[in-house]
Amino acid sequence: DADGTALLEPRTRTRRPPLYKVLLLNDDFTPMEFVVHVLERFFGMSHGHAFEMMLTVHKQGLAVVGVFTHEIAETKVGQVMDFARRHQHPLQCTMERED
Ligand code: TYC
Repeated sequence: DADGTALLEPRTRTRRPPLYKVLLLNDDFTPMEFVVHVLERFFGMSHGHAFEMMLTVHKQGLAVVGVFTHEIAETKVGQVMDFARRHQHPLQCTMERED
């Protein structure tokens, strides 16, 4: 046991935590520039990537804007929902467990 192996057996497998998709939903009222700002501010996207992602949500109805652990995904959703509400926009953000 000089190398400590006997104390560690049997080995356990390291498991990755479950991941959650953060989804942004389209609506008819939130200004496009506001959504671009949200994506830059809370998801660290460049202006170009944020604009492209905003257009995807606008055209497709929703899009995955990031994938995170449960705690981080919850924080992102809370930040977006708070920010939208404070600015009186109906923007919706949700999370969904990845398979
Ligand atoms: N559809 C909105 C508009 O035309 C823009 C928009 C894009 C709103 C993405 C929400 O998640 C959204 N002003």
